[in-house]
Amino acid sequence: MHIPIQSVTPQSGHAEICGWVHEERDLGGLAFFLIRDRTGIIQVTIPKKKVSEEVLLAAKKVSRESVVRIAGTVKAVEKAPGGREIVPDKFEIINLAETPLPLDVSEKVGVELDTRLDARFLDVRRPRVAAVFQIRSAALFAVNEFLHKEGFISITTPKIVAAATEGGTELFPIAYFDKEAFLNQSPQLYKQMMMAGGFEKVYEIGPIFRAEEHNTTKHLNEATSIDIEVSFADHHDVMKTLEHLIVTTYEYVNKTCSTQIANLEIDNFAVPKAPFTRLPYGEAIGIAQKKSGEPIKYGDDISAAAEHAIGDEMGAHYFIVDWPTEIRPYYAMPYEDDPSICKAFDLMHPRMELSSGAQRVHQYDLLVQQIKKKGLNPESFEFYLRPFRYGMPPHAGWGLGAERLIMTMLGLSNVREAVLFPRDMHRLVP
Ligand code: AMO
Repeated sequence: MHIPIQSVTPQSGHAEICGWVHEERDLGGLAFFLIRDRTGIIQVTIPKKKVSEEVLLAAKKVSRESVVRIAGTVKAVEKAPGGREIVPDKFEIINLAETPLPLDVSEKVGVELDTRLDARFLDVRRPRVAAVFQIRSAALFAVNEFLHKEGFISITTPKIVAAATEGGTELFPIAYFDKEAFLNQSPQLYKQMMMAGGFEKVYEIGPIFRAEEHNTTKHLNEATSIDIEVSFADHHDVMKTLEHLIVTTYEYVNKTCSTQIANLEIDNFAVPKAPFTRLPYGEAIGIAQKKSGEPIKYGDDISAAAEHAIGDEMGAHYFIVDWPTEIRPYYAMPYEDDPSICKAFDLMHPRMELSSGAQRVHQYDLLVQQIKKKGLNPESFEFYLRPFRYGMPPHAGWGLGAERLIMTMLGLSNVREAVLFPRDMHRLVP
């Protein structure tokens, strides 16, 4: 039986490993291989005069990134990775890799992101790329665990839908028998309906689809959203849950992923400190006016340049609160004493927006009025509006982009690096 490379020690005696040929070097009388599996790398040394003919033949034939099974005596060698090496008595080529490789897995040569994404299966063999996805897995585990502990029920809502959630322009239409249908932009309407269902605390981690024609480093056409909705809660309550979740997730990654953090060469993995500053929208605009170098006025959306200027000033995670009602979706609750602003918020990392949320309108008449004000037709929202007539509790929630969370946590330069197979305007395969 083979064992993980990580558990081979100078004391192992005899060991069998399986993995990929990471590097090969021939020094005449000696040949060296580095063999890699998901747990680590080990040196295999072949003193040509002392090994069997079969071992010699296989070592000669094998190419980089081939899959091999190797067994032999483990020896302590100070200079080798992990302080040990294997001298093989068995060297089996399980599957020979073609040459040349589409990209260099040993990370000696820089590779363009497009080339990497075209050969993603090879790209993720690189330890620093694998580290991103191991951390993503750990982070999402921490999110699930946190929400379970907080008493949330995990739900799965449809991704094929009949209506827009976030406004009509960013929808992917799909062929659905004889009906008009779309890929869902957000579980928004469904998670709210489950508040009428009496679930009180729900969450979903799932895909969202946005037909945005943006070609930027932070937009995807298929993203993963972490969504929550909570009954008898206001925007303050769910902002607290959100900052607590962010801190807990960073702490979990910091505690359990030290190897991956080292692989990514992150020297100073900083866990954010709660509470995050609550910055009123009006003040955020004031900062942008002074620092962004772009014209911006109260009532405008926050542009990328404004986002950067405000982020530089804040220097840590922060919330933008008290947005003008006019620029937020119909479901955001206006303040009773000043309906021109609403109980909506964005969670910001200094580099970009991570999450949007709000206390929601739970009164049927007000909701219909707000839908109309946005120029939308309440009739196309009948399935959503109906629950509001039969006992809808007050509620609040948010949606947090999983890729942006990982991107900002690890300092990645492009959101595509946080997705295995990103979908963007130019990328549908693989
Ligand atoms: P919003 O549209 O702001 O809000 O989306 C919430 C979060 O999802 C992520 N996100 C994206 N990430 C990458 N590429 C995209 N194209 C993309 N679009 C969104 C962002 C964003 O902050 N229904 C509300 C949430 C709520 O109020 O509960 C919503 O969808 O990180």
